[in-house]
Amino acid sequence: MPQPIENWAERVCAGDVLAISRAITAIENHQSEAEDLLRLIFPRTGKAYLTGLTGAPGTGKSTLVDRLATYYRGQQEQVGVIAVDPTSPYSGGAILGDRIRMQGHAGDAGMFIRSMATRGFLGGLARATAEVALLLDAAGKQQVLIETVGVGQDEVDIVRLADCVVVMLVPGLGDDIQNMKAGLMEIGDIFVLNKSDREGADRLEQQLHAMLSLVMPRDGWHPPVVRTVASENKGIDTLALTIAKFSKHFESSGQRQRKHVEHWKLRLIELLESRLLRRVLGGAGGEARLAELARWRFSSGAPWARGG
Ligand SMILES: Nc1nc2c(ncn2[C@@H]2O[C@H](COP(=O)(O)OP(=O)(O)OP(=O)(O)O)[C@@H](O)[C@H]2O)c(=O)[nH]1
Ligand SMILES: [Mg+2]
Repeated sequence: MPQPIENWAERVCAGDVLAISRAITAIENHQSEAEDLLRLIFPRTGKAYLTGLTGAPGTGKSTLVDRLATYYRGQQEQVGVIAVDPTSPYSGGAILGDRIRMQGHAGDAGMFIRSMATRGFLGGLARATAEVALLLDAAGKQQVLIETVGVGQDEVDIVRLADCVVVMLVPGLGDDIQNMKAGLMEIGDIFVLNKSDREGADRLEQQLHAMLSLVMPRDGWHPPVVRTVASENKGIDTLALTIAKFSKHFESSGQRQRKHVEHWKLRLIELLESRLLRRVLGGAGGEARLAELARWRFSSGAPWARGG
């Protein structure tokens, strides 16, 4: 017998791992209960601090997230981790890799880790990630860390929903800065130079500072560069303190609130879009209807064939 949705929401808010996992699956599969559940838990959200970490594949994001999570646990804070991998299907290597790297937290009730498979999201990956972040927020996770590879617009949208965006770079990927997406450069609140044990770290840092000097500071915040060796747990405390400093800076300037309003505007548009999509394409005959609409192209009745 299915549990009443109120009971489910209560269990999510109590931090019940099974209830949270089931809720994430419901979000991923666009089950209708997910929306009801989110409505119920929504009043309990707004306390978590969301940090998005992004960077090219293999820059050490998972390793760093793992160390940062350990740091926060040491501060008695509850932690939620969402690893978004846009390239891997469910059985992908990266997901397995994340599991293995984060195994050290197994059995820690103050920590929740979930990899999100991201194939075929109707209505946007960023939206699903935002909803999972809400769940973890309601479940009492004070620090929510979101890892995603900074390759496409979807991923940029994901980190955009975070309160603080950490962009990771490593030396030795050729002319890193030149290859970096301009979009990532603009959204970075903090830049992490990981694998700084490697050759070329100094040069990369100089390049980064030169580049950042061209970026206009936002509300008096100049994005700092933090050097880390995630695999050796070096620089993690400095990074955590820098994130805290950033959080404090923007709490007072009102920028966080503005960002949230912007975010919810986008979310509302997405919600409307996906409702419309479901209405037009959902159910039996959706596929046929889509084909029919597409065939309009060849008839003079199509709106765009009438010249305006
Ligand atoms: N030398 C060195 N190696 C590191 C450092 N941090 C991580 N690594 C190693 O780099 C490799 C990739 O690390 P991951 O944490 O999986 O990187 P990722 O960015 O999460 O990778 P994807 O999720 O696949 O994009 C692993 O073998 C790590 O042990 C570091 O600071 N120095
Ligand atoms: Mg990873």
